[in-house]
Amino acid sequence: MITTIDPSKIGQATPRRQHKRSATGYLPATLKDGKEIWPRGDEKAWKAGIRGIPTNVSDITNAIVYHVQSTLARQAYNLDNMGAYQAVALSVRDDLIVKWNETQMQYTRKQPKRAYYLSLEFLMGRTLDNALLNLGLKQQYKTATHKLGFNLEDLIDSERDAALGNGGLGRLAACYLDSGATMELPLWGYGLRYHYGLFAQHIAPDGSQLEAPDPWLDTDNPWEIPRQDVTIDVRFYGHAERIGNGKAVWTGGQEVLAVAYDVPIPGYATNTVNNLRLWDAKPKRGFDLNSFNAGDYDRAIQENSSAETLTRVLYPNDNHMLGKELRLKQQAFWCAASLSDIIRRFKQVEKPWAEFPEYVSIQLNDTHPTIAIPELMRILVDEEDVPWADAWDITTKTFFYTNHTVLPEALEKWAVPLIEHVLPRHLQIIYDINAAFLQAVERKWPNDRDRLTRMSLIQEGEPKQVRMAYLATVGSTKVNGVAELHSHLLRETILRDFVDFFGKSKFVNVTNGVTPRRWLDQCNPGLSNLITDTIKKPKAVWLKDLTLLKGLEPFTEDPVFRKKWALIKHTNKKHLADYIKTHLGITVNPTSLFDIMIKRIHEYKRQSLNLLGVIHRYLAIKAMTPAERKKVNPRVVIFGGKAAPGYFMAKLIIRLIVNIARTIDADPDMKDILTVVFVPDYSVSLAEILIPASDISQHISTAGTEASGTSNMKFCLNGGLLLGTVDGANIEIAEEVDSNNVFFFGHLTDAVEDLRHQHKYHPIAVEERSPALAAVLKEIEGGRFGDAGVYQPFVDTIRTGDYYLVTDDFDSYVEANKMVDEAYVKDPEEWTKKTILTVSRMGKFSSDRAIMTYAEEFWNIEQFPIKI
Ligand code: NBG
Repeated sequence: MITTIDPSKIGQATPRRQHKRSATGYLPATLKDGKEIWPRGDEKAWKAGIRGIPTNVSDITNAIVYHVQSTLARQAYNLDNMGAYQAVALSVRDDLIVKWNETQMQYTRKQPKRAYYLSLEFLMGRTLDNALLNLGLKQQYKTATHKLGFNLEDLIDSERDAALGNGGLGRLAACYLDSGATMELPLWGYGLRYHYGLFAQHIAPDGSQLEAPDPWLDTDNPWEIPRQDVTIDVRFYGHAERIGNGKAVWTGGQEVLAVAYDVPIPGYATNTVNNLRLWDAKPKRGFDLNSFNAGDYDRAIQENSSAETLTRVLYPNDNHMLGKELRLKQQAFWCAASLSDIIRRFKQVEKPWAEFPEYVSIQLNDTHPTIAIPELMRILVDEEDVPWADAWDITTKTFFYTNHTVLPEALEKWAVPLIEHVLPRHLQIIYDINAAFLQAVERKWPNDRDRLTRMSLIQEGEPKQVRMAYLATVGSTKVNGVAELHSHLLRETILRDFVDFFGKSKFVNVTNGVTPRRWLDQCNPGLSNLITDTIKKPKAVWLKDLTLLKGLEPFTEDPVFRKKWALIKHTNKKHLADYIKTHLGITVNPTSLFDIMIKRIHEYKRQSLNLLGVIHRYLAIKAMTPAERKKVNPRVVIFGGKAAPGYFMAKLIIRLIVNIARTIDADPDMKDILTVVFVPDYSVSLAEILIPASDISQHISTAGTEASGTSNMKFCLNGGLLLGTVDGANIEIAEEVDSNNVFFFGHLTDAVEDLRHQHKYHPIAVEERSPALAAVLKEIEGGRFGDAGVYQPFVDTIRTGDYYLVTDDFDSYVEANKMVDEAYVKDPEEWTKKTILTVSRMGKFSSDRAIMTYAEEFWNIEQFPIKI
């Protein structure tokens, strides 16, 4: 076939989105009596060929062998673990697709209201184990793979993590999808298909972090279904011309194609398999014919690569905004494609636009998808001829905004000239929204110019900037924080004026949660089985109603039960010790107290406090006599986490931790008393090994800075206790499990501003504030952990300014650590009781509860069981 292109048409305006309908979403035609007509061919032949879900072992081995032979074109002779993993994964994928098809078909038939979770990050980790657990087929696949000469656990270990996220925000999105499907909600996720996930972390000989790319798609990804038939055109740049009535025409610029990749999201013990749709970018035309004609082949090819660059890489920043044009384009590309797709689906119900919010709710995961607000306005006003006021009403009823941080450096602001360049039409719309909004403010508080300046969506300055959190707030029905304290701070600080304007009821809290499937059953099967036996409820029941953990509480007093419980922790610690030995060559004793701090490296999270505390402990032990040392409670301190590649101080902190670890581990006096480990390349899969093995975990942010934290929940759910500040979700955990079972320390949020003021205007030397800390700093400055000059910038942040209040909290931190040691050594039985009580009271922190709150209180969607 010869395709002809008319060169005169190239570069001209084309309709912005043309969606070719995919096979999903078609409905059967019906006869007059309502009977469905088989769409094509011989119905019997079709039905005989349709696959079910094999559940007996021989059908499963057949399915696996089929994929080895046909899909992979391999044989029993040349199959390694990776190949066997691929074959098993493909077979499980087939199972998922059966339910996925059915789920999507039933949604299309019944048209329930749907919710969409827009997130630039989905930190999924591995899929095989989770899919098997959710399908209830793990045992069968274990036997089947064994029959074929493989060990399922090894195959599970061959899978590469899908690291399409930075930290808590992205992992939360993944937990919410799992819970959405488990709670049988019509909930889809929308994100980007980054070709490179979060960088891999290596440690250089000098101890500093090195970043390597993560080309996770280099090995075939069985968990996605490419849908080359679902494509959407997205425009950037060009020119927007107003044509009256709030409308405009947007032409020219660059057009890029969004292609859908669908990731099935199975619910646990349900038929629901929801969808996560990830967009990939492709050049609109094979090449730019204009350049090609001119003989400029290089430029033609360049155009291609620039489209594909869009989804090349995940920005590696956590809680920090970067004003790069490519990032803005990623956001706009993803929002435009997702909205277009959502609208296409809405059009199938053939209802007036005013009813859009009765069929669609969209949750904005942080401000990253805020551009969806002007984009929906653009579609309604410019393309669908909806009057501005009606369009605004529809838009504000559709969106809901979750804020995940109050840190100023993380709040998104985009330079006006940049938006004007990349998205000229959206800038006009933002200005129009702002004008109408400020007029309403003026009506409410006439002549209050300060207030107008404060509340404007546009921040004055050079350049002007669009305040995305304000735009998201103005454009949404509800705004929520992610833990009580955080939601309170939002209302009192950054959104205070907006609370005055819109009223309190718009600003609510939904405390985060985690999925107990991955974060208990999957990562800690020993504990999960003991719980099942003890509370006498099947997993399929209690893993969906985590409040049933309460049933453990009476067993706290049962010494036989406690023994079993403690043994499981010990086994998990041995497992981690094995990992550390094999991968890092460090020997750790599993009878020591395991103290773990794993999270992104950030000054506000204060790994600094932990590392300084470790040095303090080291110095204290060094000063002891051998007899005294024998009485010390042995501790293994484990750190893990990545620093953003451009974050100098965070990287310096890693370097210091690694070198402290080296110094201490090389010191024979510390043997079996104090071991420090930095686990490189922290990931979801590593968390699954680390979390079940902790006795204590640290969540020690400066009060008021950690919006929620979610690993704190995971640790407690696995019988580890918290050492923490009165911050984020730590507070609610303590409320639930009883503050006797949490080790709290440090100043409270209320004190923070005054302390900062003091540091800035009335500084007192560290030597005076905390002699213990001063002694520690002196060791670093004296070169005990390597070149002192290298670490001086870190020491300086504490000596001067001390924005994160390390000096203020150091002494109470050391005290809290003493209490941990005492509690652990003095009365191990009492410790075990604390851990049992903690687990039994963690029911609140399931992401099932959280997602149901969003469903009921925000989206107004209903549970929609899928019948098969
Ligand atoms: C993070 C917070 C965490 C919180 C997660 C999930 C951002 C912007 N925020 O405290 O720092 O647990 O979001 O809500 O990544």
